[in-house]
Order: sequence, then structure tokens, then C-alpha cells
Amino acid sequence: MTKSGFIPLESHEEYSTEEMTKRAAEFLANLQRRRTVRQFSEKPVTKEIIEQCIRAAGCAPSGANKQPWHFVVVSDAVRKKRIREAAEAEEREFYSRRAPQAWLEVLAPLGTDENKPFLETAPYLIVIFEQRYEINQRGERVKHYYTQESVGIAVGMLITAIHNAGLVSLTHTPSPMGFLNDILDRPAYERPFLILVVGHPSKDAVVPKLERKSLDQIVTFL
Ligand code: IYR
Repeated sequence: MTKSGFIPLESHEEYSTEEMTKRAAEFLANLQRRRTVRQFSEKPVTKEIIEQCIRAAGCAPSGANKQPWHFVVVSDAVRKKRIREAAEAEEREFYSRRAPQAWLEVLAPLGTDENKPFLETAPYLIVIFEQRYEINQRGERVKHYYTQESVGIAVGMLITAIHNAGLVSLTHTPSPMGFLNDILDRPAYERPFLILVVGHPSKDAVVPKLERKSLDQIVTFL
């Protein structure tokens, strides 16, 4: 008999060691091709692909299974323009005043500046909101747990799903991002977490020559 509230783990697939080795290597080879891209084409992407990728992100684990995320998918040109204008205003401040010299120095190899044309060119901006609590039916606040970790994991899975589908993305975080609540009509208890810019790369897209740390540099086996 299964304890009430529980079901047998039927979704798990068991593979041989050979199969697991092959699957792990293939997944790695696919993810090694992932690059953050800043030049997007206007080529459209079907809503269905975006929906499937967001369903994949919604499979992320979360603190107390509160699933403390909300995804706003922006394809409307007027909203994209408003987001671009507000983001560029913050970024102008960042690059000309707020960012300390040391920060600007580490950003230099990425070639970023206050101009964010991709916020209008890319077919989709997926704005992820973090819900630190929810409001229940009686209007009371119900606390969520480990919300940053949970939303971070969900965004990681979203980025992976988008890459796997054959699209590119850019994690964009103009700071502060409070303007997103106004433009996207989200309640004050939701905190903008990230803008994920999604689409096809432009034909002439370039990416900085970056090195990934080696396994030795990122792992300790004990
Ligand atoms: N938000 C700014 C600056 C920026 C900060 C980091 I840390 C990056 O990895 C990249 C950019 C911008 O988007 O330009």
C-alpha cells in the first residue's frame, strides 16, 4: 500500500551504465554549444515552442513545492519598446555613473553598453518574476521558501530548454528593474528576477571569445 498523498515513481527511466555514459556525453556536447547572444534577428518563433520551454522550466524543483515563479512572455511591440526605453535609461546611469571602474573593466570583454536594441528586435522577452510570498483566498500572505534558488533553477532549465529547441537567449538584468511591474501589470509582491531575450541569432551575430573553466577548476571529488 502506498502512503496517502504519494504515488509510485513511475516516471523514472533506468539505463545501463553504457547508456548513461552516452547520454551524459551527448547532453554535454549539446550544452557546450550554448552561447549567450546579444544580436537577434526578427525571425519569428511560434508561441508553441515558447510554451513548451516554459512548461519545461515549470518542472524545476522549488522550496516546499511553492513554484514561486511567474513568466510574462512579451511579444507586443509597444510593450517591448517601453521596456527598451526604461531599461536603456537605467543602463545609461549604470555605465556613466553607478558602475565602479572595476565592474566596467570585467564587462569590457563582453562589449556591452547602454544600447539594448535586442529588446525590440528579438521576437520574445520572457520576464521572470519571483514570488517571495503568495496571497491566499482569504487575502493572507503565505510565505515561500528559497525563492531565489528556486527561480534560479527554473531559469537555468528554461535557458537549457530554449537552447535545446534551437534558439538562443540572453540573460538581461537592467538594475533596478521595478519598471517591469508597471509595464507588465504585475502585483507589487512579485519581484522582477530576469529578462530572458529569446529568438534566432542575427546572420552576422558574433560572441566574445571566452574560455570555460576546466573540470579541474570547478570540481573537488572527496
Ligand atoms: N546590466 C548591464 C551590465 C551587465 C552586467 C553584467 I554582471 C553582465 O554580465 C553583463 C552586463 C547590461 O546589461 O549591460
